[in-house]
Formats: sequence, C-alpha cells, structure tokens
Amino acid sequence: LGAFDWADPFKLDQQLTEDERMIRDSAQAYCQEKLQPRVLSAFENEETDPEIFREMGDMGLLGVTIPEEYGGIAAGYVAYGLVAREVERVDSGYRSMMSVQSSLVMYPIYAYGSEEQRKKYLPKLASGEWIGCFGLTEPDAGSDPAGMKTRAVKTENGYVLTGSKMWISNSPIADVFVVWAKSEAHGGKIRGFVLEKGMKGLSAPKIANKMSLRASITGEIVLDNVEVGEDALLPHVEGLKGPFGCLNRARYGISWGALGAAEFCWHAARQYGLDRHQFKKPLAQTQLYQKKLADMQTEISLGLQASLQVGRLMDKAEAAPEMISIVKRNNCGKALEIARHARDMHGGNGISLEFGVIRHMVNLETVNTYEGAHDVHALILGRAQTGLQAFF
Ligand code: TGC
Ligand code: FAD
Repeated sequence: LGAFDWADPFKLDQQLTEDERMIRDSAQAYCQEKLQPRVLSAFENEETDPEIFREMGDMGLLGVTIPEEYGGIAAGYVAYGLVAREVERVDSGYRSMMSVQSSLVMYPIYAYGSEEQRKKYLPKLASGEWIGCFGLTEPDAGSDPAGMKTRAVKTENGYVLTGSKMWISNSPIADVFVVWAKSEAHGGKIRGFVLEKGMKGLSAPKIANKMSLRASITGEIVLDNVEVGEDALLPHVEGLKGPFGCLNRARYGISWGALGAAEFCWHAARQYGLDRHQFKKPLAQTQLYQKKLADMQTEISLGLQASLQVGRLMDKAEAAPEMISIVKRNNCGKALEIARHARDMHGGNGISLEFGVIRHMVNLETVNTYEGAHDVHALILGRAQTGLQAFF
C-alpha cells in the first residue's frame, strides 16, 4: 500500500506532466513571493495595481492556452487550471484579473477575431502591456444575458454602439474592451466588438465600496454613441454562443481557482488548530475540529480530481459545457462553505484580515455568483437531465 500525503490525498501531483508541474511551480513561486505580500494592503485599501498584469505577462501567466506566435505559451487547459489555483490561493481578485484577460479577452480575439485583430491585440495582452475587460452583464441583464439592451447600429463605415454594462472586472483600467451587443444589421443577433480606451463616448466608471474582491477593480462600461469601424467587429461568431464559448473557459478556470482559495483556508484552519490550545489541548485534537478538517480535505481533493478530468477532456476538445457547470458550481459552493468553516474555526481571530480566511470567504461570495450563479448552473444541469428548461 502507498503512503498517504494529507495535503495531496489522491496524488494529483503524480497525475500531471513534467511541463504542467513546472508551470505550476513557477506560478506558485511568483504568487507566494510577489502577490501574497501585497494582498492585505490591496484588499484593505481597495486598490488594484496595474503593474500586476505586466508581472503576470512576464511570467507567461496570461494567455496560457494561446499559441506562441500570438504571445501565449501554448500550454493546455490543465496548466491553465493549475495557474488559476495558485493565483487564487492568494486572492480571488487576482485570479479574476488573470482569467478575464486570458479567457474572456484573449480567447475571443483568438477564436473569433480576424488575423489583423489577433496580431494587433494578443501580444500586448499576453505581455500585460494592455489590460482587457469583457462586457456582457448589464444592469437589467445578469443571469439572462439574452435580455441585453446594448445595441450596435450599422453606419456607412462601421457601427454605433449604445448601452451600458455593469459589474465589469478590470474596466476602469482597461485598454481593450470586448463588448457584446445586439446588432440590427445581423438580425438582432448578439455580436462581439473590440473597443479601445479613449474612443469618443466610451467611459468606464469604477464601482466603489465592494465588500468582496476588493483587490480587483470593477466598473461599468458606458457606451454613449460610440462610433467604431467595421474592423472592430469580431467576424467569426454570432449569437450567445460567442460569449458562452469564452465563459466555458473562464468557468473551468474558476473551478480550479476556487479550490486554491479553499486550500488556503483548509491549511490555515489545520495549522491554527494545531497551534491554539483551549481546555488544555490543541483545538485540532477535538472531534468536531477534525471532522471539519476531514470534510475540507475530502471536498477539495474530490473537486480537484473532477477539474483535472474536465481539463484533460478540454485538451482533447471533448468537454461539454454541462461538465464545466458541474465543476464550477460544485467547487465554488464547496469552497465558500470551507471558507465559512475556516473562519469559524479561527474564532475571533477569524474576523481579522491578518488571518486571511475572512478575505477569502467574502471573495468567494462573488466567485459563487459570477460566471453563472450557483443556482443558474443547477438549472443548466437540471435542463440537461430532464430536457425541461426551468429558467422562465
Ligand atoms: P440557451 O438557449 O441555453 O443558449 C443560447 C445559445 O447559446 C448556446 N450556448 C452555449 N454555447 C457554448 N457554450 C455554452 N456553455 C453554451 N450555453 C448556451 C446555445 O447552444 C444556443 O446557441 P444557438 O446557436 O442555438 O443560438 O440560452 P438561454 O438564454 O436560455 O441561457 C440561459 C442560461 C442561464 C444558460 C445562460 O444565459 C447563462 O449561463 N447565464 C449566466 C450568465 C453568465 O454566466 N454571465 C457571466 C458574465 S461574465 C462574468 O461574470 C465574468 S466574471 C470574471 C471574473 O472576474 O473572473
Ligand atoms: P441576477 O441574475 O439578478 O440573479 C440574482 C439571484 O437570482 C441569484 O441568486 C440567481 O441565482 C437567481 N436567479 C436568477 N435567475 C434565476 C432563475 N431563472 N431561477 C432561479 N433563480 C434565479 N459580468 C461581466 O459581463 N463581465 C465581468 O467582468 C464581470 N465581473 C464581475 C465582477 C464582480 C465582482 C461581480 C460581482 C460580478 C461580475 N460580473 C461580470 C457579473 C456577473 O456575471 C453577474 O453578477 C452574474 O451573472 C449574476 O447576475 P446578476 O448580478 O444580475 O444577478
């Protein structure tokens, strides 16, 4: 019989390729050495350091799956998931910055863009010189993006875009805006447009006073008759499958990332329980404390195995969106529950930012909501097994 490693119960490490382990290790070193020391102040002061994009770019952490000719490192989806796990072990906001850039901005430009768009945008997004954002959600269209009001009207030379987007990660500091709008010239179908900072009528005010994801800046996108050329249109996709194709990738990455945050909380609770004595013994020597640690270990290791399998299938182009709904929903929900328990297991100290667990807990509230809320993924899975849609 083999040995048991409490921190890696199913020998995930053994199931990775040498390249994947190398990418994971260099991401881990960057995250622990460069991101971990600044997260407390970033979260406390609600400040996003744009320099982080350039650092991540230097480390090859942006556009992990994008081919090298466009600035990516052409690694697979398992490698991308491992990077998300390491970044989110530090903070969900940092992972958000990374996954929006990679899956929601670089991916659609790569998959749906013209060769000119790929060449113009991807290398600068991969290096972090340019920051990207993805505008799908609107004030009155969140879980139901088909209800969007943003419109693109055809002109002689291009389009005029009007509307507003809400809750957009990175938007106040973005150089590149991937925006989804209904285009009258395309029968009212949803089309993607690539906009640039400084265009007349385009603004992106910050949403302040968030109690979650405070290290990641969030804003609106206001489109007040923004005139763009024909070259702003993403030519190779139309309909909701455009934004959903990006969301599949980002949701999959989040399934790994959320477990990175959960692992931080689990390890912190374990160590706290070993160090802290009450009733003349370590907290970790009580049955209730150990039951909680066992639940954390079980959920995290099962979730990681599931994400690994979905990643392997993504690398073979065999993953279905419903598989991604299972891992996004399960891993985010479980991570949130684990963070709440870890907060409780730290007692009064658990509410202090110094210990990290409450920051992860409030961050995971967002992670459980964005990219398809927990219950919305339940409805996707309910529809897939009954054939009955229960959205409306
Ligand atoms: P429905 O009828 O289901 O589908 C419409 C069309 O889209 C296609 N489709 C997909 N294609 C690829 N992948 C998927 N996952 C797809 N899901 C649907 C579908 O085949 C169909 O195509 P066609 O050609 O037949 O037209 O559409 P619906 O309107 O009934 O959708 C319902 C629902 C609930 C599934 C969907 O709207 C949904 O998932 N809502 C959640 C919205 C969401 O996830 N928003 C995320 C915004 S971005 C974000 O949160 C970024 S945070 C990032 C960060 O900071 O990390
Ligand atoms: P709603 O859709 O109003 O949902 C509210 C509640 O109702 C949820 O619990 C939901 O599960 C439930 N619900 C909704 N419909 C149903 C139904 N049919 N049946 C049962 N229950 C239902 N969006 C972007 O486009 N780009 C971004 O970069 C981005 N970044 C974000 C960053 C942050 C910090 C946050 C908080 C959000 C971000 N979002 C982004 C938006 C995010 O995707 C939406 O918040 C999310 O899709 C939910 O939409 P909503 O907030 O309008 O909630």
